Amino acid sequence: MRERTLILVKPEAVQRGLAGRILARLEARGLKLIALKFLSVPLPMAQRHYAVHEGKPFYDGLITSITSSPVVAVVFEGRDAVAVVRATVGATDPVAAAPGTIRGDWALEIGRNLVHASDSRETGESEVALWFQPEELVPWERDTDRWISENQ
Ligand code: IDP
Ligand code: MG
Repeated sequence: MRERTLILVKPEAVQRGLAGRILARLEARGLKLIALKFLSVPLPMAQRHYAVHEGKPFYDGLITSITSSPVVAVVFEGRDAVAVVRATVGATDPVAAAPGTIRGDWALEIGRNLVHASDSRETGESEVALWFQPEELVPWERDTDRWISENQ
């Protein structure tokens, strides 16, 4: 089913010069780019984004990390976009992430795992709304769609 998902290229990935290659993998998969911006994450935004993890032992480190340096925020759309992106990103702990995934190829530690990706259709919708104003989501016709999807 066609859906939208939020990806954050985290500070460690931007610092390591991996942003372009991370986004290239998702783009090459056939997902359609809908929105993109580069920003330093304000503390209240970080707290809202990671509210589900408040109280966990790693929460403070997570907030410190995501606000430490700029991120790239991206919305991709496509068939089962949430599941497709999660599979391409790999397991939360890079040690367990399969080779060929972004984390499995380029990361070693859970606190430096390069990417955030929405984990359900519902969080995809709420995270897209948290990170982007409606007018920042760009409607466009992609001429290659018929070569990527059978059903338009
Ligand atoms: P996800 O990013 O794969 O969806 P979540 O369980 O939602 O993983 O956790 C959010 C983020 O919190 C992870 O990407 C990781 O950076 C960090 N994190 C999760 N569990 C731990 C932990 O046990 N130690 C340190 N950091 C963690
Ligand atoms: Mg998560």
